Amino acid sequence: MSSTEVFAPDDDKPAKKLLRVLRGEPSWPPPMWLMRQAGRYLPEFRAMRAQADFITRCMTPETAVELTLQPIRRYAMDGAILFSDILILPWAMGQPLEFRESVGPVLEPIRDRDALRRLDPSRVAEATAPVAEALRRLRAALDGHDPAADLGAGRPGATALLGFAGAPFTVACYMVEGRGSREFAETRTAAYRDPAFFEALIELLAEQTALTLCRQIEAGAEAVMLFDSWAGLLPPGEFRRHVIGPAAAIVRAVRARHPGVPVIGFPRLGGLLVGEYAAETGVDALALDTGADLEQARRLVPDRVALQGNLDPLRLLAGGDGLVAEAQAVCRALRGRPHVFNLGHGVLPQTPPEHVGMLVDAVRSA
Ligand code: 1CP
Repeated sequence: MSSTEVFAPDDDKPAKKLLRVLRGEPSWPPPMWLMRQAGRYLPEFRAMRAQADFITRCMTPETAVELTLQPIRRYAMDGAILFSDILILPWAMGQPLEFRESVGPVLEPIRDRDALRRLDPSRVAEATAPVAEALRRLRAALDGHDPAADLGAGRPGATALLGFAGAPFTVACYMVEGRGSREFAETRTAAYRDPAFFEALIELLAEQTALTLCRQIEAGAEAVMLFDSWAGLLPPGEFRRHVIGPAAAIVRAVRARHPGVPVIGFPRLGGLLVGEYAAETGVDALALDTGADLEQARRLVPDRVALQGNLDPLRLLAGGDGLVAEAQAVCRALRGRPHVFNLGHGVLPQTPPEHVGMLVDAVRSA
């Protein structure tokens, strides 16, 4: 173990472990949280699902707070990620959106400049005021200032609050396609046929995403993550134009207003281009997807950039000795680097909650 890895117990340190690592200090065992840690795999989440549709749940501070805290009570994660969605931004700009059972998000597609002009970015701050309120309440609850906050097994003051947004390309995929897809062929074809339209959309999203992240930070988020789930669909030239360029602009804008607040980038399925993404966007941390080779990632990504990831969500679903062994192998492979343990993509709805408990124990005893 190198001397940089030795820390006093959390209680003696004011800063939260997750934030220290995102700022570049290695820690052993690594701090952890899981993408989609609030979700259908939890019975207490399913119990609240019946009460209201998804957008209403996101836009009701009491509900968003409760759903964000559920996995913290159970597992005392080092990070709590706001319960919301990447598609709240297009919805807040006026694009009709619905989340349909067993279909997922359905939007009225935007495929040309006329449709794009009908969006109204001036509505976003007001439309998302409940998100800011949820973040304020969460921060108070997590830091233990709120006497009414019941964190159960959580550790007051130890859990960092994460905000997030979708990256422009991934949000554009849903806005243009109108729904989820494996290939987002309509979107990528539109980008080739009408580059002026697509670039205007990406530019609008980059600007609004930076503002969204700044508002989340001003409401209490201590770090933010930019999800580019479909980045890997693009050939290298388009990856540079629609993924790296906008992420760099967003990081610059966020940093100008909030220096010191870490930004995590997730260019999912970015393959060998993750090195260039990490070097050129200025992100503080790079989230690695399930397919990333950790030795290669260590070499490709500059040392100052923390790494997050990347256990296979199906490994978590399957459980057993393989889960413990593989989780500890991920930790060991990134030992000495600033590393935040996470999955390579979100927790799957069929995951037994006990497996998440096993995973937490495996990482904490790594
Ligand atoms: O109750 C329900 O069934 C709704 C399911 C659900 C949930 C729980 C959706 C619909 N979104 C969310 C929350 C969510 N989405 C979070 C909350 C915090 C957490 O991680 O615990 C986050 C960070 C997201 C981000 C998100 N939404 C992404 C990026 C990450 C990823 O998974 O790749 C994407 C692509 C979405 C779009 C979306 N929202 C919901 C669904 C089912 C989808 C995927 C649609 C598809 O392409 O099939």
